[in-house]
Amino acid sequence: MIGCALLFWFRKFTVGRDQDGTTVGAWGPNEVQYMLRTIASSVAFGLAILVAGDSSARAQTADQAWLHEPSHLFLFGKVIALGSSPIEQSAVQELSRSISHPASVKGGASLPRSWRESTLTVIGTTEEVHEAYPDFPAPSLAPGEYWIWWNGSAEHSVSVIAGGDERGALYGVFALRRLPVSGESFPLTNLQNLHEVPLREHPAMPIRWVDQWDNADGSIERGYAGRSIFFEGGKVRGDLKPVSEYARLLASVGINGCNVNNVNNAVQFLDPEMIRGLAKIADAMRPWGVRLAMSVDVASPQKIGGLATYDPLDPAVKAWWNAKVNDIYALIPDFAGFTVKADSEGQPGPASYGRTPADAANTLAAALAPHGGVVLYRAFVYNHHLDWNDPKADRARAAYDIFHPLDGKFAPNVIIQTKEGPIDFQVREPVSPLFGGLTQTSQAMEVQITQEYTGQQRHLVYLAPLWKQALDFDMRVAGRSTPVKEIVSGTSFHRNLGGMVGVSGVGRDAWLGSPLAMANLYAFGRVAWNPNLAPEEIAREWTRQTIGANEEVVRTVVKMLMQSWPAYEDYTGPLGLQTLTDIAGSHYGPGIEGSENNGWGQWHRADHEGVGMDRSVATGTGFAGQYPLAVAKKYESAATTPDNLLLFFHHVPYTYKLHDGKTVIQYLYDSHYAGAAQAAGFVRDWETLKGKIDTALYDNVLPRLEYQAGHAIVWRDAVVQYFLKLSRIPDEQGRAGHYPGRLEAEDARLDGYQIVDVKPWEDASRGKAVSCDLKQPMQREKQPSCSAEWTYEGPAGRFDIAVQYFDLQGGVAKVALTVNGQAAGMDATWVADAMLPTRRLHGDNSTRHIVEGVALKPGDTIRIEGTPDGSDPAALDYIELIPAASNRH
Ligand code: GCV
Repeated sequence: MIGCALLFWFRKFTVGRDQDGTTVGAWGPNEVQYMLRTIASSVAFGLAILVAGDSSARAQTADQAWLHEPSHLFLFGKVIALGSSPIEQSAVQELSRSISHPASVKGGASLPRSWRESTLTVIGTTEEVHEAYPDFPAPSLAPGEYWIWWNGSAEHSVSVIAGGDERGALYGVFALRRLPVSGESFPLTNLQNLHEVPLREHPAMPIRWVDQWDNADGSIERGYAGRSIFFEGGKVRGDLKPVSEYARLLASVGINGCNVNNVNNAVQFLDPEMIRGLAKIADAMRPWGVRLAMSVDVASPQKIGGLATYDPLDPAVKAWWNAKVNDIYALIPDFAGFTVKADSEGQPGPASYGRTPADAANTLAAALAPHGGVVLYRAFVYNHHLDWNDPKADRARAAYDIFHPLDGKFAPNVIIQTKEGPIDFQVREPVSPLFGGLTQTSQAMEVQITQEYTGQQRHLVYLAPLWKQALDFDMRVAGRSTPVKEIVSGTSFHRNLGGMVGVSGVGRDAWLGSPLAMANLYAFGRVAWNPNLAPEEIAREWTRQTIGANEEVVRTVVKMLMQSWPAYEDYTGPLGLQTLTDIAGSHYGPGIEGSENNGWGQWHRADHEGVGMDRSVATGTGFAGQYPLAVAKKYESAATTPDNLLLFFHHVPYTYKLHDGKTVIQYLYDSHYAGAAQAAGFVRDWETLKGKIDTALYDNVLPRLEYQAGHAIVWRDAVVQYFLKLSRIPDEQGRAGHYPGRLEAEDARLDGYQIVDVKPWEDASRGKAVSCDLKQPMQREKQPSCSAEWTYEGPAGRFDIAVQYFDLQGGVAKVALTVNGQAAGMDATWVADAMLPTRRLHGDNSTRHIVEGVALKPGDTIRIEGTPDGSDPAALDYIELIPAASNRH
């Protein structure tokens, strides 16, 4: 495919020459031969090198993500900017980066001097192009839009990269960079005749922002990739190189705004010293067209302004905001605006004064409007002290109940930012009905790139398909076609603002920590630019640029990415149950009881007879009625609700039959087994890439996938045993509650280990584990470790022994597996040094280590020795003997 693209690109030049009957630029037969040689060698050698991932621990740069050098841009010769803006300079720099060594193009061939001298690429706004080349047919373009055109003649050739504004020109350069590896997303006919059919594209929506939830102390709320690239110790960091590299990465996929601080704990960001620091961040991002925005605490006038009130309608409060905003713009003239979380999860808000979100938003908007700033007011407003015993209580209703009555009351520069679902970034939710409930208000859809509820970057979960189903959802407002993507882009209701916001959570650990998680950051930008792109196509683009262009590599990685969200849904919360995790805790491992009976309103209402939350109008909370008529009707009845949302909308008996006739309980069992098997399959898929991709990348990702496969089993077993106990309905396939080859730790001969109850019980096999809690130093000295022993009683054979243990923070425990006193294999001794959430035994930190190919015969003694360290008690759940041939990873 890449070869094809390059050849078409090449053909463009030759076609141009033939049509003209002349030679393009200084191209003669030798040059043509040179080009063929170069292209062939680029394809054969260059691309393989260029697109290989490099995840080694160098300075954090955008090149380590998907911005590897493309191989074809030497075709652009000398590059100049027509204007002097820093964004155009970045565009020149970006293109030149790839063509700065044309004499040593990969493959060893050299580019003729004459070609270099007679080939020009100009970058500028359409106005600048008109002025410099009045004869060129540059069209008028919208902000962010680009137009790429080529004009060749015997004397010289000029490529034009024009933008509706400087950003547009920059996006044009990045589109070119993507071109050779973007496959079907750019029709090849465009390449064949760039003169006749220029490349032209505009962003679908004006707001394309990422939100960081970074705190001034350098921590990141819901961040899973180390500390902040922006802040440390209460201040803006001195080294802002990662910030400009981040902005480069964002710009490359069309993101134009970055809100840098947490919506919680925002008050100190309005401090004058901090604003000076923020101005430096803005300076670092500006050359890439990424504008700085910040979260504000609406109580700031009182908390730091010395006023007695923060009532948004109080004149002194309004004056305070006006002055503060003026201070910000004095230092950051292109400041993008404020993001607001108010009256939510403990954040102060206008409700304290009996005011509405519109009152608060409009006060801020009035201060920002003269400078061109906007307010992103979050619809994530709800009561987190809901009464679980009240069958009508429903957190899902909150956003619509609060914001729909305010439609039309917001200032023009206010955008209501709504999470894609009515709850909170769950593995599956219906689309928020609020998108259909605000027709006179600009809207933005908020999604999470950081995987708070979807595996926290330890699990591979490619989220673009989740976002896409929300964007494609047809809300049927007033009975007409109103897909959510058209609502948020402003087209459905003729709003001139609107867009998408991705909570990104990048940190100093390789941006998102896990290399494959970067597909989500890439995909967010691409989806916000064009919500019609297919997630699979985006995955292909990303894989080619990041991992490898080899078709087999692309096919394998894309398959894994595309299967990952459904797999995660299958083993964490299918049928619309949402992520069955501990809502009041880390939001990571299984916590089925924790996602019930809490004040936060994330409930599944499972009892002995049935499961699911009745949100119908007729008998439930009425949430279904918040949708426009056609959609409300569909969700009102269990029979017409899609299976994957059934339990979100309805409480049904376990024996209720899904559309294919399978019962709900059997589906719960089956999907958890299928999902866990799929996770194991990712390991095998990745293993096929050995030797075909960068070794460091391969080695980095493999243990992550192995961990995921083990943790998927923790999930599977927790959910399955929970519902087995509750429903008392056996699994038709006999798997639930039966674990062949499993030897429980509590059944072993224990020396030093104590049997403990794990909470919640479902997170451990049979609810129990053993813990080597040697608290006293004296005791530890006398007995530094504990052991569990079993006598093997099965037939002789070779087994992979899975050891399921708890790896707690606060110490690096050691674990050793022996058979008859001998180490059971090469990797039979290991340390528990993973950084898993929380410090008490449960599903967050239950993990497995597999010792492969252990020979066992009847009477053998299998022994685990655990040596605690610090507060890690080397706790053990069970071991499982898996016949070696049947263990597929
Ligand atoms: C920034 C969820 C997260 C919180 C987050 C909140 C929000 O509740 O768990 O960490 O707070 O959403 O979006 O405001």
